[in-house]
Amino acid sequence: MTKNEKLLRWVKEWTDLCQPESVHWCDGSEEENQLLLDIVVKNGSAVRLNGDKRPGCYYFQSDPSDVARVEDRTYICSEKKEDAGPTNNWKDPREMKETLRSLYKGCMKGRTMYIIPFSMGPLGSNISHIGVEITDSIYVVINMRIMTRMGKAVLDILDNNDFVPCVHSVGAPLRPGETDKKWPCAPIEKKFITHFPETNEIWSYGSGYGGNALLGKKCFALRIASNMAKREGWLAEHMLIMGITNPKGVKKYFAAAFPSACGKTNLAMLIPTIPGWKVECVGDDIAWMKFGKDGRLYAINPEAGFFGVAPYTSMKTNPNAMLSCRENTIFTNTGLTPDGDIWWEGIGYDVPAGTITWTNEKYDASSGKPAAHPNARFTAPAKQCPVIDNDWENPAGVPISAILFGGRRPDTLPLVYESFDWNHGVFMGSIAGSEVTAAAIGLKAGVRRDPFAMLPFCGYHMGDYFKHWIKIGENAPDKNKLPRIFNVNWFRKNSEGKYLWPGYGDNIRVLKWIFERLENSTSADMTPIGLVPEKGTIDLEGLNETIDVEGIIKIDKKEWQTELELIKTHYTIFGDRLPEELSKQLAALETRLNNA
Ligand code: TSX
Ligand code: MN
Repeated sequence: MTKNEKLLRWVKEWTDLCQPESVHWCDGSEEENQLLLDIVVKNGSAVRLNGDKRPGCYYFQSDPSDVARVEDRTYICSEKKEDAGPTNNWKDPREMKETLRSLYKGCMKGRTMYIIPFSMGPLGSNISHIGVEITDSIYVVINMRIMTRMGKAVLDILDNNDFVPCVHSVGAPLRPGETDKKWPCAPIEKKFITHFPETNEIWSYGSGYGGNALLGKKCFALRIASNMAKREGWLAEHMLIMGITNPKGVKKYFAAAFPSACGKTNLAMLIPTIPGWKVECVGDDIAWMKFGKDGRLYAINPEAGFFGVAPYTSMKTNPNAMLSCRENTIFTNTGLTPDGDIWWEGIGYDVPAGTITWTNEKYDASSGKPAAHPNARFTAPAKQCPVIDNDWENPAGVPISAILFGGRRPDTLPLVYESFDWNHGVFMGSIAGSEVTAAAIGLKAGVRRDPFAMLPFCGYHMGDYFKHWIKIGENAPDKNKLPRIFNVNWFRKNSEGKYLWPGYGDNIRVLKWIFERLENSTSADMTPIGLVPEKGTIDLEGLNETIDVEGIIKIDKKEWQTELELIKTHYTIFGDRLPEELSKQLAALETRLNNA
C-alpha cells in the first residue's frame, strides 16, 4: 500500500468519520477501471456506448440539480477574511470544518471509499505536485483516471513525498437495503466546495460534478496551487498552452487566458488556415509555470485530459476535440441516440430520431428543451488529441514566449495589441473581461471583468495576486527573457452587430503577427492603449471575404474613455491591496488617452 505515515493516518481519520462499508486503494490499472465501469453500467448509473462508433466510451446523466460548478457554495477558508479577498466567499476554517465534519459523519455508509493517488503534471517533474483524493463516487475515480496521472506509480513515489489531501463525498449515505440513485448528490444548501489555503487542504461535499468533485482540477491546480505559487514564486494559471511552428520550422509556445465561453479549447487545438503553419496542443485549461535554469519561463499542463464543454463542438469548430473524444471518453449530460452514440446541439448534424435528452426524456424539438445540457461535457485523454504536442509530458515543461489575454468584447478592444512592458501586460490581464448578456447580469448588458480569467479560481486576495504577477516580473532571472504580453479579441462587431473577424482557424493570422513581433520581424503602431498591428501586417492572404481590418484594429478614443471609467470602478473592489504599479498603469493610460 504505502509507507507514508501522514497518508495512512489521514485515511484512517476519514474512514472513522465517513464510515464507508469498505476502502479501496486505486492502482489506476485497466482491470480496476473496467471493474468500476462494470459496476456503474450494471447499477444503471452509466450506459456503455456503441463499441463501433464510440469504443471504450460511457454515458452519464447527472441529477438536474448537479450540473455545474457552484460558485456561491465555494469557499476560501483562510485564517483571515481579508486574505480571501473581495472576489471569494470566506468562512473561518474552524467553523467551516465543524459544519463539514457533521455532514461527513457517516456520509459514506453503504458505499466504498476510494483512495485516489494522483499527480498533477508529469511524474518526476519539478513543477508537478501530488494529491490524494478520497471519494465515494466511482464517476470521480474514472474521470480522475483520465484527467490526472493516477494510481500505483504515484503511490510508489508517495512513500517519501508530501501530498495535498483532497476529501470528496457526494453526501448521500445509503441505508441498509436502500437502492442507490442514478446520480447521488446532496441538495444545494448542503453542497460545499471548500479550500484551506494555509494547510493545503480541500474538502468538498454534496456534488458529483466536474470542478466540484474532480478535485485535482480547479480546486487543487488553481485555487490551492495559486496559493502555493504565491508562497514559492511560480505561477498557477487558468491558461491553455500551445506550440506554434512557422513554415521555416521555428517553434514557439504561447500561454493564453480567456474567460469561459471564448473558445479556449478551440484555440488550443486550432487548425491554421495559412499553409505551412502548425499548431500543437500542450493543454487547454491550466498552466503551471516556473523559471528554468536558462532564465526562461517554463510551463507544464498539470492535467492529463480534457474536460471540455460538448455543445457547439463539431468537426467544423474543433475537429481535433471531436477526434480526441472518439474513444475512451466519458460523456456527461449530452443527448443519447438510439444506436448508442451521443448527440448535442451544434455537433454539426441533425438530431437522430429517438434521441434521449440529458434529463432522460424523449427529445422533442417543439418543447424547446435541448438534448444536451449547455454545460454537458466530454472527459477525454489528452494523448488522443491528433495535435498533442511532442513535449506535452516533458517534465521540464515548454518555454513560453508569449502570454495572451482575451475576452468577448463587441467593441473598444482591437483584434490584437501588445503591451509596452511586463507591468503594462499585468495591467492588461487585470482588466480582462467578457461581454455578458443582459440575462446573466440583470438589466443592462455589459462587461463582466474576469481578471486573468481567474475570478472563480484565484485562491486568495485578487489584489495580492496582481502584486504576485508584478513581482514575477521584478524577480525574473533575466527580464529580457520574460514572455511578451498581448491581448486578443476575436469578438469585435460592426455597427450592424456582425462579427468583424472570421475567428477559428483564421486566428492563426493573429498568432502569426504575435510570432513575428517576437522575432522583431513585423511592425506595430504606438497607440495610447498599446502596440497595435501596423496597416498591412496582419496576413489576410487567402481570405475570400473582404475584411474591415481597420475596423477591427482601430482605437476609438471615446470608447476608451468610457472603458477607463469602467476600469476605475472595477479597481475600487481591490481597495488598498491594489498594487501601486497598477494604479500607475491606470493613470498613465488616462494621460496617454487625454494627450491623444
Ligand atoms: O472558439 C471560438 N473562437 C476561437 C477559435 C479558435 N469561437 C466560439 C466561441 C464559443 C465557444 C468563436 N466565435 C470565435 C473564435 O475565434 N469567433 C467567434 C465569432 C464568430 C462566429 C461565427 C463566424 C465568425 C465569428 N462566422 C460564421 O459563422 C460564418
Ligand atoms: Mn477552465
